[in-house]
Amino acid sequence: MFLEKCLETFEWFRRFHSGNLVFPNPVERPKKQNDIDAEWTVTVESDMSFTLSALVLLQVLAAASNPPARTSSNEEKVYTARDGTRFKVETVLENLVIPWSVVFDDAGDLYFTERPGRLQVLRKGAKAPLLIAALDEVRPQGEGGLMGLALHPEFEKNGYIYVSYTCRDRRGPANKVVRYRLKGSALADRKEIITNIPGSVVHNGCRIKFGPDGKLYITTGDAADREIAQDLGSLGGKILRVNDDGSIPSDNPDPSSPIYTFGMRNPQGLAWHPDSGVLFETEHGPSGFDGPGGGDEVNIIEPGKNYGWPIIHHREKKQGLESPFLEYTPAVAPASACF
Ligand SMILES: [Ca+2]
Repeated sequence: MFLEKCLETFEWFRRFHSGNLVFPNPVERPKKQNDIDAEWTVTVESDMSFTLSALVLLQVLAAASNPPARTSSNEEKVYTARDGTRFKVETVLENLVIPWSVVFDDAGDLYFTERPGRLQVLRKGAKAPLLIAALDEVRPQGEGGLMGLALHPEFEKNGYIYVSYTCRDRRGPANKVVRYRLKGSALADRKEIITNIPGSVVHNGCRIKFGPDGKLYITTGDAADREIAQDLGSLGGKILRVNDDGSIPSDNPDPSSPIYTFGMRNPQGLAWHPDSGVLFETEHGPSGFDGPGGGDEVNIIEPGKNYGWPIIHHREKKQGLESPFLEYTPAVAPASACF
């Protein structure tokens, strides 16, 4: 099931190092935890107890700005992990500017965001991407900009496409989730799904994914204001859960609030186990300025629970708070996750 599932789930990672977008193709099934001895890092955890057969964490590397995207010469590289697992890596597009989310539709077309504000699609078999939109409201700054991207579970029928991004409101930086209907290769029927998510130059969360329950899950960061993660009056430092139109599901922990869990610092990875349906989340730990370095987390997410930030971090424990399922010091900077 392992990395083949990664291919099936269509959530792929961004290679920031040279502005390229690359896809790892499994050559052999990994057997145990390993590090890839390549310039990018994939940490694989397997043989975990009840649910975690394979969780892939994806590391943020340096970004680069380059000329317009074009397809590559299809150069392939094979990397070998310490346990002998081999990965074939094919460059699909290059000269992108901080590609952040990558999603395939059922037809095999590849939709992706670039953080400065572009939404593009690479049609299956096409040589170059097609620009769908450059979103004017996006305010790229620091870690913020156009980030999350999700297609409605019935995208092929209704054309709904969701994006999350950093903008500005009266008080300064903020984040929001907006839904569009894709008509041809243009966006129409703009609808704000959720607004007033705290924003900053750092810790903007913004991963958005539909769960197996058909609800939209949204990660939000603490926007460099760590106390808001414990404030149920703020949407920052949370995982949010809404219906596809932005309304609040009646079975949320508080049926009057989109807050699903709280006490998060800067979560940017969401992945449901394909068999059990258990939700895993990845989260960036303290960076030195707001706590000891490291402390990156993988959490098992259950509704209504408090995941601790900033009261506890790293492997600390406290009654009533959830400690991470996995913890990484030094940091691995988990940017996304998939099974
Ligand atoms: Ca935590």
